[in-house]
Amino acid sequence: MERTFLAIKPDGVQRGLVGEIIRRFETKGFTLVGLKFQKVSRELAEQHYDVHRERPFFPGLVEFITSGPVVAMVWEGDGVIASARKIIGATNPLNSEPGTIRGDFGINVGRNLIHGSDAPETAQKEIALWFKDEELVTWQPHSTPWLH
Ligand code: FUP
Repeated sequence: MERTFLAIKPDGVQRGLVGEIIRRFETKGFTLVGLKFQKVSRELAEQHYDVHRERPFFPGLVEFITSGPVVAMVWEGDGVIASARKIIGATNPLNSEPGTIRGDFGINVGRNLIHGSDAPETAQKEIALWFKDEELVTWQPHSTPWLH
């Protein structure tokens, strides 16, 4: 079953949007399989954003993601990687459609509330970077077929 890595960034936590953001993935029908609340070390932040290492916004990005606690999560379901990206919205919240998380709650590209893996390879890499195998729960809330 497909899995993706999502992280509610320090601005989402600070603004009290944790419940609202999680609700959107729950009510869509995806399954939560991993969840933790943590301050991010500089080392983890730099590894997570390694592809952006040479970009001018990299130092600010690392500064921001390490500035306060984040909610790191793994979600599971058919098509969850692409679907979560749709639910999250475009990178710059000013371009995100209303109805998306960034479109509804954000203004600034540097404060865009949530991260979501962009492809199967990155999802696999990010899940392994943030979670140990034993921190992920395999369960089947959808075994009653009429729920969805
Ligand atoms: P996304 O996959 O939508 O999170 O976006 P990217 O991987 O392209 O960018 C990662 C993070 O870098 C964004 F969440 C915000 C930050 N960023 C900037 O601060 N400025 C930019 O011009 C582009 C990205």
